[in-house]
Amino acid sequence: MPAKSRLSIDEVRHRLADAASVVVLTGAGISAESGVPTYRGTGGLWKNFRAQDLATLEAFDRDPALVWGWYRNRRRALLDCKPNPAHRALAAAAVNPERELIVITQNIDGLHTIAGLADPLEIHGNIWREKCVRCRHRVDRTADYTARRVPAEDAPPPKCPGCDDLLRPDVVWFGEQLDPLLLDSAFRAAEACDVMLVVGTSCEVHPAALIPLVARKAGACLVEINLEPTPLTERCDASLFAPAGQTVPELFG
Ligand code: BJW
Repeated sequence: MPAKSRLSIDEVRHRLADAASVVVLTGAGISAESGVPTYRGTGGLWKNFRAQDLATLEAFDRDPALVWGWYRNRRRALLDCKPNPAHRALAAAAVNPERELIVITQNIDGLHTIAGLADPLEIHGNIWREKCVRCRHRVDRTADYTARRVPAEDAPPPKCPGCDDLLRPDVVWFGEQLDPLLLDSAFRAAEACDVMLVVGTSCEVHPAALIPLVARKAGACLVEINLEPTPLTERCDASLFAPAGQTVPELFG
C-alpha cells in the first residue's frame, strides 16, 4: 500500500507533538554513529563473518568456543561505544508525561538503556546477558565488563552456576523464536500507536520487519529514518534520509 502523501520533517514534528502514543523501532543504524558496526551494507558484520557459522544454535552446538570468542570480542569493542544524540533524544522524549513513547529495539548493544531509557523492548536480546542452554538460568555480565573484568581471549565458554551446563549469549539467533511475550508487547504497541518511527534498520529480518506494517495497517503515521531506501520506504508517510544522530534529536527538539 503506497503512502498517500509524503510529509516534510516539520510535518513529522507536528505529528509527533500531537501524538498520544509513539512507538520507535530501532535497528543497528541508530548505533552506527556510536561506532557499533551494522550487520548489512559496507563494513557490516555479515560482510565479514558468516551468520550461519556464528549466529545459529547449530554453530554454537558445533563449536561453543568459536562462538564465545566472537561474542567476547564484540563485547570488548562495545566497551568503547557510548550512546549518541539519537539514543539520548529518545531517552529524554520517553519521560515526557504528555505522550507515551515505547522503544522496540532489534539491537543487542544495550545503548538505549545506557542512555537512560527505561525498559526498551529488546526483541533480539542483549549481548551483556547469558543464558543456560539447559535450565535457562540467566547471568548479567554488565557489571563485570563495566569494571573491565573481561575474560581472557582463550578462556573456556562460561558454565551455568546452577546446573553446570554451558551458558550462551542471550541473543536471538537465526531460526530461533523471539520471546513471545516481548513480541506480543511489540505488536500490541504497534497496533495502538499514532506515530511509528523506524530508525536505522534495513527491515530485512523477520518477524521484526512486520512490526511497522502492523502499525501502518492500524492507521499509524509511519516515518522512516535511514541513510538509504529500504523495503519499507514505499509504505512510509515520510522517509528522512539523514543520519539518526542528527534527525532524531531534530524531531523531538
Ligand atoms: C543508518 C545509519 C545512520 C546506517 N543513521 N541509519 C519471513 C520471511 C523471510 C525470512 C524469514 C521469515 N521469518 C523468519 C525468517 C528467517 C529469519 C530472517 O528474517 N531472515 C532474513 C535475513 C531473510 N528470521 C529469523 O530467523 C528469526 N526467527 C524466526 O523467525 O523464528 C521463527 C520461529 C518460530 C517458531 C520456532 C522457531 C523459530 C530470528 C532473527 C534473529 C536476528 N538475529 C540478529 C543477530 C542478533 C545477535 C547478534 O548480533 O549476534 O539480529 S541478525 C541481525 O539482523 C541482528 C539485527 O537485530 C537484525 C536486523 O538488522 P538491522 O538492525 O536492520 O541492521 P542492518 O545492518 O541490516 O541495517 C542497518 C540499517 O541502518 C541500514 O538500512 C543502513 O542504511 C542504516 N544506517 N547508518 C540511520 N547513521
